[in-house]
Amino acid sequence: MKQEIKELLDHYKRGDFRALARLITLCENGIFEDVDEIVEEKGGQIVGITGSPGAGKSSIIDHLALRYVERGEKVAVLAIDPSSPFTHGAFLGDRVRMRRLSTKGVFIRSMASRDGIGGLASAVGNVLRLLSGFGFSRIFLETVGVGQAEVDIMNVADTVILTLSPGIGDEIQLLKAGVMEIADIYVINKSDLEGAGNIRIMVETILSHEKSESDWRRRVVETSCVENRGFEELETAVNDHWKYLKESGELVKRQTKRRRYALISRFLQKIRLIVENADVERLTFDGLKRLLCDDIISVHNDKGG
Ligand SMILES: Nc1nc2c(ncn2[C@@H]2O[C@H](COP(=O)(O)OP(=O)(O)OP(=O)(O)O)[C@@H](O)[C@H]2O)c(=O)[nH]1
Ligand SMILES: [Mg+2]
Repeated sequence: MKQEIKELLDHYKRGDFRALARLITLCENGIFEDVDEIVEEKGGQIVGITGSPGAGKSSIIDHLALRYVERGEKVAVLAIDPSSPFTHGAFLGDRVRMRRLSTKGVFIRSMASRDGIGGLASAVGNVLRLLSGFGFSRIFLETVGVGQAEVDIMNVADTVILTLSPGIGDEIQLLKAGVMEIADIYVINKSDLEGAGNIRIMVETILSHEKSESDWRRRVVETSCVENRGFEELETAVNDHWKYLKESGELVKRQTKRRRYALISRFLQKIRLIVENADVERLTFDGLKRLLCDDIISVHNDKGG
């Protein structure tokens, strides 16, 4: 292991935010990769919040996380920034929206999803592990629910919240198959605006026709960030789901799923880097396998094995 990482880990173990931030950067750059072999999860709840752009995800995190902070919990927020030209600078907006949190000692970090296989950045598994190992009791993960990201969040979060709001086309989103299968809790945000009631009816109708595979009864919670309403109920839903996961044994399954996902995404990332740097006109599948073997042997030698 590099000396720098060793030293950072010492500080990290003593609770140093700056060391944590630096280690996350090393993860993102692919310099610190074997996090899962070095850092243990400490069992904080990973709460994934997804939804359309502008649905109010950051505002909800701001309200919800604050409640946990006020109870003395250690809280982190990880926002996956889609980093498309259209949303460029979106996180700056998040910073403003979550300013209350940063003044209360909440660790806030954004990550670009540009290297993502599927939706979430391939380093996200490692980063979540670093956050968990740091000892945060709640880790909020914000992702924009477009395309694959919706599916990916299920693979990394313990509890998934889907945020829906009136006025941004979510009524149409709801008609798409699959959107409704991902969440444990449905938040109808902007309930101060017209149209929220209709979304609620749609969600409840769809849920009543769907057979869930687990014993968890999916919750629907109405919130308004501008009127500061619904957050007690949302907190209760999040806590109840956490309790359910622990008592039913489902939590272990989710942790296993997360580990599997982290390994697969790391491996796919490796293959992707090899293919991107190869002369693809000539590269055969067997050739790719050979390149991968060469890579594995060189890593093995580097580690002195
Ligand atoms: N009326 C109303 N507006 C809200 C509510 N919650 C959030 N907003 C507004 O909706 C806009 C988007 O809120 P964000 O919290 O940034 O939404 P987001 O889902 O994080 O957005 P992206 O990260 O850009 O996808 C902001 O202008 C908020 O002030 C609410 O409950 N009611
Ligand atoms: Mg946001």
